[in-house]
Amino acid sequence: MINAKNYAGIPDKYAKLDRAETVLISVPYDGTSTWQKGADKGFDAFLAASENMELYDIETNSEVYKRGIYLAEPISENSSPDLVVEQVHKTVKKYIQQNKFVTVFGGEHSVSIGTIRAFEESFKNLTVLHLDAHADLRDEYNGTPYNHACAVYEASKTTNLIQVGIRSMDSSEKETMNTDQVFFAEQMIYDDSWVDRAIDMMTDHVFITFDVDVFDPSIMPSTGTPEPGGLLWYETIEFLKKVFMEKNVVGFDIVELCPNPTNKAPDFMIAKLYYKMLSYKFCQHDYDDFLEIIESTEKIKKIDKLKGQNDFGNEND
Ligand SMILES: [Mn+2]
Repeated sequence: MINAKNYAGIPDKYAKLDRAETVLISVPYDGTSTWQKGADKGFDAFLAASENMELYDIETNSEVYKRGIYLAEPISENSSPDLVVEQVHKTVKKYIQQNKFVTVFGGEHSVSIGTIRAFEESFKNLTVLHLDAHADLRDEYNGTPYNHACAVYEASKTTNLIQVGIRSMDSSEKETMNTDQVFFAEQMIYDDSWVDRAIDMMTDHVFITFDVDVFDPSIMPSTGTPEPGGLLWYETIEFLKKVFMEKNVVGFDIVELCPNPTNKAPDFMIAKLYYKMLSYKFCQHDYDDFLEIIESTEKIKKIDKLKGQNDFGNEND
């Protein structure tokens, strides 16, 4: 099956696999979620919102879709959590081996297990940056190690795991958790030195797994298990921007968008988040240009202001 649609409605010439630098794989799987269901609908809501989004990014002065974004065939396997993990692992690895920048959209968080395994096998000394309200460090849950509550257990054993925004966990997870590399939400709120401290802990290659419930429920109510006290938009993208600028982000996934048909703002926020992350990934050069533009605009503004004062003076002459 081939996707009839392109990502964000971009022209066909930017959507073909051979010239696309980015591959987007959807895994609309919701088999292990325990409370509110609906993460299987996340990708369609994300895609619909993306189609209605402006594709010029002001901040980076870039149109990253021109680097090409290929929408891969969705992973429809849903017969069991372990088969989903296996299928995701195989598919992600295939595109990494084609030198693509691989991005995955869930589905619930268990889909990250296969994704992270593929990246860990492909990049030496991988850091996994995990943004989430939940620690997700259980070694098994409801009889399987491939439950969403176990999303980064394997990563905690095989990669340099850094956890950000955590504010909910089970006491049994303390055993696995390396608290030196965890940034709890309530500490982050009083002290923003966490940004640089987290980046200092990262190795060169970084994979980002982004559970949308890391955001505060006031801006992200559309998720299965919302937790109070989360991150807001600008602090999140400022942090991500720094990570993209200072490290080699090798791929990322976004999971747990559980859309609400009567409130589409969260879907748009996640559409924008995905596009921002791609813009940061590919804009290094454009970003410098952007800073120059800002600087010269400031200069022009100052000159205009001085000129304006002169003109005013002349009128009075
Ligand atoms: Mn979570």
